[in-house]
Amino acid sequence: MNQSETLFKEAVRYIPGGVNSPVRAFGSIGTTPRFITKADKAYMWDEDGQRYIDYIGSWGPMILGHNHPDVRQAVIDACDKGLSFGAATKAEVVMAKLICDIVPSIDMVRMVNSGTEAVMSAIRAARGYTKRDKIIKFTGCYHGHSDGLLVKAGSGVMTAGVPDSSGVPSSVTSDTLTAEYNNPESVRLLFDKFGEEIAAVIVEPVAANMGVVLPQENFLQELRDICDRYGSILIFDEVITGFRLSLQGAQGYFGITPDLTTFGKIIGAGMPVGAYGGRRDIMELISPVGNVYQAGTLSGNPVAMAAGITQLTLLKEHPEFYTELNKKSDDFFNSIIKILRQKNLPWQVNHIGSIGSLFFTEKPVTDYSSAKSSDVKAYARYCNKMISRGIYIAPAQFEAMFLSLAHTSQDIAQTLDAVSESL
Ligand code: HOZ
Repeated sequence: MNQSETLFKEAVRYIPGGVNSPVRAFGSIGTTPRFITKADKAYMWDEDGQRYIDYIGSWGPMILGHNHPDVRQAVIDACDKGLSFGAATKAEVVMAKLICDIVPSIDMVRMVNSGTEAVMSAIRAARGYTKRDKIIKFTGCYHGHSDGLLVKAGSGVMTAGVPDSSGVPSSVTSDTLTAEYNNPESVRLLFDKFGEEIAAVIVEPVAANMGVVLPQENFLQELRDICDRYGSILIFDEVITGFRLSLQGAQGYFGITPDLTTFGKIIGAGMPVGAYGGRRDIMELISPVGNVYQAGTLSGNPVAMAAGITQLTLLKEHPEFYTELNKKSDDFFNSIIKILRQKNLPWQVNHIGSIGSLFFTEKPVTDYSSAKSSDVKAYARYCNKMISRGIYIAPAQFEAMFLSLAHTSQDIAQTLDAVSESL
């Protein structure tokens, strides 16, 4: 038994499933998780000393690569001054200004501690503003694990095949309506029926929690238009796409302006952070200015702010990072497509910017049901082969691969060899 297996055996005695987040239990690929000891640049090492080229990047935030020296130094400097104050700091002002400067749709922003918290709070703000209760989400989109959003959700919920979590009162989800991703007609039908009651439409502008699924032409614009027509709030959940697809996230990439935006770990460079922000008239309803309550001792934590400010500043000052990263990623995913063609395999690769997914299905993947048509057993075999070859990809089909600026051409070449052999 290796170190990871020994640790996992012990972990399951004390932690449900041996992990603190379901997907990382490796359950859907039928093996045991690798226990990670350290990460640097594009690599992670496990307890047995095995090195992996990492395509998770802590599920997105490591856009500069792991353990970036500037981010690390900023964290060390912040730690020297204390870990948490539960009081206002200059760093919070710097961070808020930075986000508002970078993202034109954001007039004001509130820091929280995770993407889950950001979404939960943005929905509350939208409901407070519109004085309506219903929201629309899309089947297969994942917006964290708050009660009202665990309805036909993606990510681990989809992998586990339990579209609705146990323990969530039906009274809490009765105002959550679901439409189909890339299907504006399904949204129109809900608005026809409930239009004046719909507070918000929340969407991952690029769905990345049923694997990566791109928005079809006009889909996001249709959402913008219908929200305008009915006075509903359009919320972009940019936990995955924010500061990644472009400096201005998916909204910058596609040129669509949401009313509210949610961010997650990327704005903390991997530290536990989230934020929500948007139109001033909505954000001014947040307590203590208005009567939409939301609070938290760790919100705007000084160590997390230091890490996030450093990463966002670097990204802001180096627009060429995006050109480089997106070109590298395009080449990478296109090479996988080429390998599939050479091997006469009909599988699908969806990709945009520096995220992408390989689906084991012949159907183009455009929504939840086509994503679900992927052969998850084939993914499991492929994934285990990749991991045993030292390439760490998501241990579940319905997640994304993330590239970073730290992936070298040699890393990519090694990965493509592994892809070819594993396929
Ligand atoms: N469900 C998360 C990705 N969409 C994974 C979280 C984790 O295991 O860290």
